[in-house]
Amino acid sequence: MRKLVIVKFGGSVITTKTERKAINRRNLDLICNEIGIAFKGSDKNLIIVHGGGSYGHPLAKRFGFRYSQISAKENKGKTTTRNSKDVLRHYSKIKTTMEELNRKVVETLLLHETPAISFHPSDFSVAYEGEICSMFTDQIDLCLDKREIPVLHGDVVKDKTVGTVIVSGDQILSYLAKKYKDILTFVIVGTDVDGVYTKDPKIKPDAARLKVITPQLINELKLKFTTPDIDVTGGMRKKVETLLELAKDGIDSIIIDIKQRGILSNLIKEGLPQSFERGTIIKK
Ligand code: IP8
Repeated sequence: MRKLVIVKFGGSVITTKTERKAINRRNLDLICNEIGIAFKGSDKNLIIVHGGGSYGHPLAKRFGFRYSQISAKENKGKTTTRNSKDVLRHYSKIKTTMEELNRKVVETLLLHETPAISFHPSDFSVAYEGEICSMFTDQIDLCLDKREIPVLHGDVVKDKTVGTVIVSGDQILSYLAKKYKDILTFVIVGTDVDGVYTKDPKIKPDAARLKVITPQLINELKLKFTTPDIDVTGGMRKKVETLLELAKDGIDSIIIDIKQRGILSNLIKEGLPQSFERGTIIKK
């Protein structure tokens, strides 16, 4: 089977977080163009995962889905304190809104001549205590056989313990990375900052970029990651934790500023270098 690269980009890059349901057209076009260039210039398979940005997060927050992974454990056994009609309405509203965003991503990828296909995780995934416990991936397998590009996203998912939860794009990425470990070369995580910094680089000029993070290094450093208030699934800290878990499993990843032209396409085509002058590599 062809080698696979999984690319995840944050909703904060492809949407404008300050406005409800607003696409950042420049960034979405740039990313899809990069993917188009890489797809034509290599023979690798791709899976794309994107986040919720101003489509998913404001709704999830308004409907009380904030930090659902954590509260899933606390609320185990209780179905929900909310009225079940409201729960269903909120679930459906978030689901259809995320489908709208996903459609825009897929349409833009198609414009850049890539064989992109939409996959909504809520339709074929089940969670347990806020984590995905099963995902029906046979259709994704068939896509990869034909070198088509499945495009998934953070979503609402039915949970066996608490009814419904939000699963982030990073959780989906993590599930798929483990599932396709045998053919996976590495994972690219696109954000709006150039990797992981010791402090928030947007407000602290003395913030230093970490070129490589390993599980040992993270234990030695007391890093301060900031989480934007609107992000219900937990910001950079959670991202690094997820990627460190993958690293322990032998899966390398890189966090990059995906808005920078040329970086994404080169990484997909050339593979992950030993050291890289941009971003942060996470490995064992
Ligand atoms: O932006 C969350 O995905 P994320 C998706 O990857 C929803 O955390 C529905 C808020």
